[in-house]
Amino acid sequence: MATSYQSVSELVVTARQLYGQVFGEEAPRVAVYAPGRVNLIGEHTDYNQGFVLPMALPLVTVVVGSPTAGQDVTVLTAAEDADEPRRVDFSLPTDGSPLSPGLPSWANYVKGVIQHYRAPPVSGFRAVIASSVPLGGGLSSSASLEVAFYTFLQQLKPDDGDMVSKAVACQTAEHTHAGVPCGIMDQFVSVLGKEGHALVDQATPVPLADPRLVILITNSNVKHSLTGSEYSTRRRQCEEAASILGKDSLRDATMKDLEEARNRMDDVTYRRARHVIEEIQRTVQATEALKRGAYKEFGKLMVESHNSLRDLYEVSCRELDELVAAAIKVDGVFGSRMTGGGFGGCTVTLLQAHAIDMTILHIQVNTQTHIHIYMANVPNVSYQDYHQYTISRKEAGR
Ligand code: GAF
Repeated sequence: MATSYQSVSELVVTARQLYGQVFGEEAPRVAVYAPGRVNLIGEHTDYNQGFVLPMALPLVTVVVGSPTAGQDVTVLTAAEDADEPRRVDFSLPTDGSPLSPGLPSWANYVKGVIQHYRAPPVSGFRAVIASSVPLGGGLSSSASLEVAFYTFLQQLKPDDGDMVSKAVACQTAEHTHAGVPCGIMDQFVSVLGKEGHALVDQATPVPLADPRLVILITNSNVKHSLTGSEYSTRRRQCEEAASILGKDSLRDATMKDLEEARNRMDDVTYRRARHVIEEIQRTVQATEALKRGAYKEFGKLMVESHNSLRDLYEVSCRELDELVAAAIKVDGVFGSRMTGGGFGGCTVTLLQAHAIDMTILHIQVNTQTHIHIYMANVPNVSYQDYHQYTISRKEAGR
């Protein structure tokens, strides 16, 4: 089965068309993009200072636009969402007051990034967003929008170009303007993802470009939202567990520490902490397995990770469980798990390339959900010089 997402160039065309229709003027001067991600293992570990193993995807968010004179900003999104207007207009404060979040909610990512951009003041612009990252699909649609927008601002007025602070600024934007106390994984991999690699411990690339492998991403179409209380509740429970254990974070805790302190915490706090401590260990083992090409071992750890997210961390849902259960029955599948924050979104499955058709068929026949499937054949997009897809003046028709 072929991939079913729009390429970067197609998204740029979509965004430029909308720009032309709305502003009826010359083509936008800048076009940038940033990728979404899939996390292979290491879930809900990042805000516990633990390990993660995400990879950047060919699903991306594109921003095109041009600067304007003055302080006025207009941003449009090509994304279909009947609940929210697709256009937002606002003025950049000139008196140093903060740019407050409001409606539409998608614009809060833009406002947050402007607020935390490291080369203020930002001046006015018009921009259009187009994305192939499914919204609420657990593949980092938010982080890819933040990072793409940050890159857009860099094109209008360069900052000092430090990639790590760029990721941190985007994470801060999500905290202050979207109200999600997320970890740093998504913004990091969107900024630093490298072709044919997964990233462990936030920044060390691990080669993952075996042509015999396929990474299959299956969307349950249950839209998740991390802006509700569940994500922040999990984070708070982890902090409470670390504090009972007398540690700065759960990364510093062992299962022995946890068992010794078991009678000093309630059962829920114990189960949350156990997931995190064991998931950090699993991620270390899985990374070593990946380096050795021990895919069976990797797959087994993926399934253990899913079960732990389902039973101990309680962030899975019936549809995700069904997708995983269906996938792992197929010959040639190494492992499968939910990916991202949970409460809906996608599963990720590691399998032998020859088993792809059978796996997709089996999942479709055996799950009640109508699913969208994306296939990431690992080394298919270059992220070496990603982000900047600058349209030359000639191409822009000027
Ligand atoms: C979301 C968050 F944004 C990440 O920081 C991470 O915590 C993830 O959920 C769970 O692993 O994507």
